[in-house]
Amino acid sequence: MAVPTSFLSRAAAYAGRHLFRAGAFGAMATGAALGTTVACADATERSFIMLKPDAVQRGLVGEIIQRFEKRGYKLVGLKQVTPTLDMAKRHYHDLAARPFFPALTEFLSSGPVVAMVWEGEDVVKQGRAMIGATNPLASAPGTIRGDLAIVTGKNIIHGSDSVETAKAEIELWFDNKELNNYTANAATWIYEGK
Ligand code: DAT
Ligand code: MG
Repeated sequence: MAVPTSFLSRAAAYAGRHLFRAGAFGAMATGAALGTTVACADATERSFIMLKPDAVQRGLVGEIIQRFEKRGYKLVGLKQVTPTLDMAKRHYHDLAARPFFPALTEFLSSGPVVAMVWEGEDVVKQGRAMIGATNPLASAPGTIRGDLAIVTGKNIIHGSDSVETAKAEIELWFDNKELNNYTANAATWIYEGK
């Protein structure tokens, strides 16, 4: 379906004024043209990121946190916890039928992990991109797994794979009172129009 140029230019001017990212606007325009609903940029999006026992044992906690900080994301929840086997099973419930499930859940509950909630625009998808592929050997250099890990069973980090999953995982791992709502002054220098 064709979208009138006048609509697009008015929409582009609106987007410019309201400082949507070009990518988000493109998706919105496409969504409008296709008659579908596409979410707008949301700087309050949250992802559940967990540094697994291998990351803690290898002293990679600071390195990985720094990557999210440097990117511009905001830390709103952080704790170290040794998960019970039951907690590990609940976290990976969608993989319960897979043959590696027992080893995976035993591994996750074998020692302390660092559970975190990071906030910012597109953080779920960007977090996954920063993490890399499930198999570190298939992860590009520059990604966390591509730089810091070698095998799938010791791939050091978990990141939510969708906004919906993130909500469920944050609820599983954190009480509401453990999450911090605050204004990060750096946001002025990271986002437009803040
Ligand atoms: P990801 O962690 O990239 O989201 P996933 O959700 O498919 O990947 O799997 C969760 C974890 O399970 C993954 O980080 C490591 C482990 N895993 C996945 N596939 C596996 C496999 N084929 N063999 C062994 N472990 C696997
Ligand atoms: Mg996953």
